[in-house]
Amino acid sequence: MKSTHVLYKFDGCPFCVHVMSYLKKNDINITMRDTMQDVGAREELISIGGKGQVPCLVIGGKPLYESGDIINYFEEKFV
Ligand SMILES: N[C@@H](CCC(=O)N[C@@H](CS)C(=O)NCC(=O)O)C(=O)O
Repeated sequence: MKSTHVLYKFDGCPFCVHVMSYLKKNDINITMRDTMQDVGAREELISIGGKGQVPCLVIGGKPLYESGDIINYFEEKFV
């Protein structure tokens, strides 16, 4: 799962914290990139999805914004 899923986030974002807590609770381990600590990560997210809004889950190169939609995706696929 690690190579195809990347979560763009930053730790002060409550929506990101909500998604990260969900992932931890369900032992889902994916690559994360912090858009606040890493300017390159934010630029990368904008180039993929057209905006820097977090959280955003990139699945095989396709962006999925919205914390609720990200959690629903994992509920359907992995939990
Ligand atoms: N409805 C969105 C809200 C996400 C949101 O507002 N994220 C803020 C950070 S807490 C953000 O990325 N704002 C726009 C920006 O920083 O470019 C969700 O549930 O994911």
